[in-house]
Amino acid sequence: MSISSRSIRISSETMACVSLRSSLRILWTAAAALVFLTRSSAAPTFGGADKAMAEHDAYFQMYLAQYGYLSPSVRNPSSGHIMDESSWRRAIAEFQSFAGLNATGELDEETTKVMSLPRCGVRDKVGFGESRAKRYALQGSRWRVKNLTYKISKYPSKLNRAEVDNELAKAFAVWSDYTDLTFTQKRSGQVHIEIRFEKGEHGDGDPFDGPGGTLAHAYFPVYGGDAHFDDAEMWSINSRRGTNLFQVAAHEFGHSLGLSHSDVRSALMAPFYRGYDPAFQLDQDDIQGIQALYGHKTQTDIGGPLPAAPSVPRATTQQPAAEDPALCGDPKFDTIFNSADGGTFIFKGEHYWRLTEDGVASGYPRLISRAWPGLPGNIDAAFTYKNGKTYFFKGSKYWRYNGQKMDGDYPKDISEGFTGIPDNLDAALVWSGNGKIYFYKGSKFWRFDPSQRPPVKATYPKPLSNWEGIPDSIDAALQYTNGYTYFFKGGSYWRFNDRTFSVDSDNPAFPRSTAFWWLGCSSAPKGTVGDGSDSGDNSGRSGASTRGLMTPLSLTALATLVALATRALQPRA
Ligand SMILES: [Ca+2]
Ligand SMILES: [Ca+2]
Ligand SMILES: [Zn+2]
Ligand SMILES: [Zn+2]
Repeated sequence: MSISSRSIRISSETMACVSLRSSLRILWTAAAALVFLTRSSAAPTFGGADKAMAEHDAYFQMYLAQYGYLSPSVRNPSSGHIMDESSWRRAIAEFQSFAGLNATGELDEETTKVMSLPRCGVRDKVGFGESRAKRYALQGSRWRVKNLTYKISKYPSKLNRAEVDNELAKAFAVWSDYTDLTFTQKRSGQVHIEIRFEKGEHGDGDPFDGPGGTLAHAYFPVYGGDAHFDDAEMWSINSRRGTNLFQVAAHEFGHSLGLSHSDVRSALMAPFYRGYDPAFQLDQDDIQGIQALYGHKTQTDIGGPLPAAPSVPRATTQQPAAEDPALCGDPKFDTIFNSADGGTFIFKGEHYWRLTEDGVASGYPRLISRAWPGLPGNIDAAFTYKNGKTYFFKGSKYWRYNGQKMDGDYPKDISEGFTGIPDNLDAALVWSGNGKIYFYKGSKFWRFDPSQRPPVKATYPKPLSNWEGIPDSIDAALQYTNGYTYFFKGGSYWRFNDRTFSVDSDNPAFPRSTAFWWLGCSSAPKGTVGDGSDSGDNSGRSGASTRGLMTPLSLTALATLVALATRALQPRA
């Protein structure tokens, strides 16, 4: 099938083709300005205001038609299409119920606010007039193969390519974590999913609209699976500023795999951008959706089948995690790190364990030398960098692995590969605050930035006491998948708040028992370590809340972002 015929099919069937939408947006902005001017002049001309209100409604008619709530014919105002009151109200009510608002059928302020949120350009309702159950939705097509390839044929203008590669690989991993799908990046040739960052009109009849509004769109498998991102957005990585590339990409790839929009507000497949979420994880709704298409995950990269699908925080019943006598008896370990595919591992002596959300996976410990051939035991420190490679440190040497495969001729000297970093390290991590690598030893720490010459500034080492509340001579450190940074020493751990730059406050206070909160040792004390109290609240034990509070996923996070945009709607009030 040629590209051009595919594009034509796409614009007529899957995506609301809205060449008029941007011009109406401009019209509406002009109309709003007119109302503003007439109001502030203290001599209102009512004719002007009425006209503005008609334009105002026209804008929202366009919106409802674009996203599948109204017949596509309203997208052409010149056709003289007159909307009857009841279908107008029904469309508004349907949008409201999809967005989780009160279905009043009135275009109230809350509704217009949600309509002004930055969002995905794909329609909420695939096929006009079709009704559906309240949850994830499948578009109706899926890939027939599990090993998919992709290519980034046009990169964003303002981001580093290697970082974009890494963020998009992470976004695909969101889906391969729960299925047997694999995603391989190719630089040239035929691929399943082509990715492009484009501005304005870009050849598929659905032009992007500048900063805000539509952030991206993607095609369902039957239409090719390609994903396009609006290059006018300020795409960002690990930052509260701009629009988070990883989260939007993970959403778009959901479409590329066959998922439609979900009306579950906390789902990744909800259509609205929810703001940067350092604790991002898939909702149970997303997981059910993708597994309905591709089945459950049967294999992991590291050793055999998964014990169980990762639990969700709101689950009330939890399988008790298997207790590991070796770990519970002596909960001190050498190092802890995340693998590139999202697993978390602890190393102790010659053995390793894979962590689940509330303990260790069954079937462990296993031998490090079997999973990472060529790697010795008693590792000092480890981390996985943004390039997806895992680095291990021991004595004066380090090793680099790509997954479980040694990535070249190792070991090498730390003094060569990490000039400025000492031998015999305590711990290392990649810190989310700035994406740089931190090394810890005794009472000091070093910051390593591979993009700088020299990578370690002359002002290092600095005293570890700068990390307020963290003791000297730590055993291990980790940036966990919930976005928090953790430090481990003896049988205790501390959760670090990257915003206040001090140990987080919670009940029970830190330090807490590593055995209880990380290793699933239910007989270990759960209260603050060292103060003899064991009165902490145990209700947060299940799921991801064990190690750090989940950020509630909600639209309210965005309310402030769109305050300016919604101000344009005030004249109607
Ligand atoms: Ca846009
Ligand atoms: Ca260590
Ligand atoms: Zn979408
Ligand atoms: Zn496009």
